Amino acid sequence: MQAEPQAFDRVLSSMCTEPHPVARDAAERFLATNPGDPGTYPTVTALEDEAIAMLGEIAGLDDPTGYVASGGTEANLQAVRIARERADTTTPNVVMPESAHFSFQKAADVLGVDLRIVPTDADHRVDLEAVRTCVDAETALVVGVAGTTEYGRVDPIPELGRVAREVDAMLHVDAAWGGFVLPFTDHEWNFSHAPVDTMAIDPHKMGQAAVPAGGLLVRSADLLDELAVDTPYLESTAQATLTGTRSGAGVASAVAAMAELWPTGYRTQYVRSQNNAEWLADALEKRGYEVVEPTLPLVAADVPRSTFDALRDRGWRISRTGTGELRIVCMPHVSREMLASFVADLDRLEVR
Ligand code: 0PR
Repeated sequence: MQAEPQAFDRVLSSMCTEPHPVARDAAERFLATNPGDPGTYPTVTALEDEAIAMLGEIAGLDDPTGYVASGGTEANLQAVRIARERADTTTPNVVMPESAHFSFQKAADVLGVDLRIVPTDADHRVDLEAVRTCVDAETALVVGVAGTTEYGRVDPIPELGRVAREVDAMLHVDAAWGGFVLPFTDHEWNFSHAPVDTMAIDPHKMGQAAVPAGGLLVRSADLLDELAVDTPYLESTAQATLTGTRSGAGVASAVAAMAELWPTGYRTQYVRSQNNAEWLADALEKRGYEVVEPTLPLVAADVPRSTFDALRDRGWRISRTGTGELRIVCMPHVSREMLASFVADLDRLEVR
């Protein structure tokens, strides 16, 4: 069996990255373990507690509760589920920006909640006024994104918290991608900045852990209880996770990566990625493309479809936003040399 060809050397579209060597080792050692069965696999269960403690520290949450999920999709779905259980209505709605990840669409489908999508402003952040007019007594959850999938934008989380509280709704922050870079910025995005109830924060994205390692954090343990079902024949009595059998490899690699990199290694990586994004934005601007300035390490630019296709034909793994802009995510495996070689290819195409 062959590995994915060329590994990561032309991948500019992914929100996952090469796992850190310590994360890869840890994943291998725990391949056959299942944190879904704490009675049988106590070691990986203890590691999961460590993972949640570290994620809590990163996200400004004292006394953190949560679990290592399969990814952002599961964490987002579970957050919607908690809010639905808490809501004082049989017809709950969820209010979120159009920039929110499509996993909320899945969550709404599965959970039977009404999704109310509000527009973003000229800078691709949620339009607060639109949120204010959209929420009502049946709003169970307001969603803010801290690091959007398409433009890397951070919604005004404290303001969203105020709007949510006014209608007795919960606030969920999707920091699945942004959570491991935001601590090194001035953005107000976490539990210490706002009345955040739940958060998605994924070690398998900017956290450099192996897939699958997502994170669901909740402000207090009673919120996780909303998800718990009885587990009669296991030694443990209840399970709050969505999946039953889970990846011990994901848990162990998340702990290994965070123990190795938090905070210094992640800070260094953030600075490198952000500098790369700014360098690329600058290079594209100089060539006359319209660029969405990178507030986090993600660059979008208005490159014609034909150029985009030609770059893909040359082997570049690139993707487009919903409105057709080229989108490049400066993940840890994306080096300056890689970006320079990408821009050189772009120049070669443009002279023809
Ligand atoms: N929330 C945000 C803000 C995300 O960007 C993503 C995924 C999710 C939630 C869902 O996370 P999981 O995919 O872990 O469930 N964003 C990328 C996307 O869907 C994920 C991705 C990863 C895409 C690797 C490509 C790729 O090669 O576009």
